[in-house]
Amino acid sequence: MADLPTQLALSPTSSLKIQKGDITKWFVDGSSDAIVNPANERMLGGGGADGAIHRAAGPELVAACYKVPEVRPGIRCPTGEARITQGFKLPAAHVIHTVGPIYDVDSNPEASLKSAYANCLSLAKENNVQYIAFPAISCGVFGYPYDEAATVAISTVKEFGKDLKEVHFVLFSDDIYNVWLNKANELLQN
Ligand code: AR6
Repeated sequence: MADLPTQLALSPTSSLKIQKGDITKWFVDGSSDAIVNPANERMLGGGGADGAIHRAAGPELVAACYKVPEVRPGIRCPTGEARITQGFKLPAAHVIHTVGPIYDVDSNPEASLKSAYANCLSLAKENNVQYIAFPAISCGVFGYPYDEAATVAISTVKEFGKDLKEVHFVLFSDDIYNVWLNKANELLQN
């Protein structure tokens, strides 16, 4: 049985929910919901959450990703940007693919991570998505320190998430979950 999410207000009509779990299982209504995929610039699958999302969505997801136009050879989604596809076999209706920074390589990882979160929220709004679930973008293979990533994630959602009904974080491990919870309590108290 999954833990109940912790809920904090972003505005009178919008809330932030933080929970432990597997993002591939997450959904609210299967029509106005989206999960965020922490992808790479090729946008054709990979390891970590990206691999799990592609396995759960089935092969139609990679086929839909191939149809996203390349902006440069081999690059469908530059770092900090976002692209949307259907969710196919996933319980959520949409997948918003974004690319966080590789912490040790990016010249301004904080700006790139902020841009990734902000562009996902803006693409969600454009597509009438009311419920969105984020993993801890860049906190796996891409090596972003958890505490710094949580500051960027929560503050960007606080700034740009108010037009959605619910913004969720679905976090895979106890340590990241605890960092996120502490940071949300710190940044969202009044
Ligand atoms: N549900 C929720 N969170 C998950 C899941 C899941 N099913 N699986 C892993 N995580 P990562 P990145 C957590 O490495 O750092 C891929 O190869 C994981 O524990 O998935 O942005 C892509 O193709 C970690 O906390 O993403 C890219 O090449 C968080 O999700 C590269 O990895 C993000 O870890 C992207 O690296």
